[in-house]
Amino acid sequence: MAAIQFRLLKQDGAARLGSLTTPHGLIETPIFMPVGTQATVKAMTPEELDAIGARIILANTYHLYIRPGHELIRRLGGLHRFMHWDRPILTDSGGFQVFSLNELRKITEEGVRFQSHLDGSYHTIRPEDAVAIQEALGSDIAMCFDECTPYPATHDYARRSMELTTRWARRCKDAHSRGDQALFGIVQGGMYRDLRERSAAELVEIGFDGYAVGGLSVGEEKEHMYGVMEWTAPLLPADQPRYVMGIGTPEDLVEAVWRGFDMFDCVMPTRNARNGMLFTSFGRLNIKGAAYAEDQGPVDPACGCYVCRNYSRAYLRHLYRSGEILASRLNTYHNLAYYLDLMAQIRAAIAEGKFDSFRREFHGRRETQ
Ligand code: PRF
Ligand code: ZN
Repeated sequence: MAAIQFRLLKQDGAARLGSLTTPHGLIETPIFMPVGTQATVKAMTPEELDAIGARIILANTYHLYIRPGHELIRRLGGLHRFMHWDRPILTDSGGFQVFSLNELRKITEEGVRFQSHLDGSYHTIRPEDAVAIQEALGSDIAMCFDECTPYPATHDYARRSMELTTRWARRCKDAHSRGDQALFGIVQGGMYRDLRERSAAELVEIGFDGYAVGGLSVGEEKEHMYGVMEWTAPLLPADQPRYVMGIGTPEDLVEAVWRGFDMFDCVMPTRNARNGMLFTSFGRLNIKGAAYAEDQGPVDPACGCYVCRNYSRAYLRHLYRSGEILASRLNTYHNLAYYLDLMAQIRAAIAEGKFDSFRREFHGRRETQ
């Protein structure tokens, strides 16, 4: 039996309502996965994540391989036990992180050679290693090792890069042996439609438990990003989960669901929170602003989270300006609650067959900010 089961419950246009059963429980899709790069979603305890409705989180192979080491985590009973999170975990393969963190990296057919961002030591990760590390971590969903094609890239570069990603995907599938872990393929191909089509077709031919679209949100214009999503979604099997990696703003999530995607992750709600940028139903709010000095209202009157029920904008501004640790905690809590609530609203709208009007009202509320 496969490690995960995806059930398509309802379709509204291209938008999909689904359920995904994993070894650590069932999740409803579309879903947002908070990013827990170093086996922690920064500033949040697992109990707090649970309270705001997080049902699956993402962790990073590259970081955990470098520190504390995947073998240590295996000896301590796996990632779930190590970090005290008993719900599903998806691990990214490290491909993207190696590329974005390391100037001194070399890509060959074999894999990627790079220097640790911590101590400068040399390492090589081959597709087989990326799979072995993720098996040691024991995530519910592992990702293939890929090259995130930079932007801009020539057609020739994007083609070679995509072809390498496809050969690596084959090696990942051959190396993968855990029956209680799913393995997803990653579609690459830059902003070129023919390459995305080839990538998707070749990965589907190899056969994975789910499919991701990589290489987006790398500096391209929104129309490119949405275009790639629009071309790619229909090429992926309807009865399997579809994941857009590293996306995005609340607007991007609505647009990706609209085009038929089910799973998302992004550092934006957590990272921006620590910089004082808060997401609300009427747009973004920078809590540093002098306008909030004596504002007794909540961050977002439409949000029912613990932060919005108990703290004023004035107090959050004060915490932020004072460099208090609680500023990061409360800002992160609200931003993630906002993202997860947005996904719940999206699921409810699809269930009612009203996603079209939901989407129009969602964008309308933001334009009138
Ligand atoms: N590949 C992998 N992880 C990723 C991406 C990718 O292309 C992106 C795209 N920006 C985010 N995370 N493996
Ligand atoms: Zn809130």
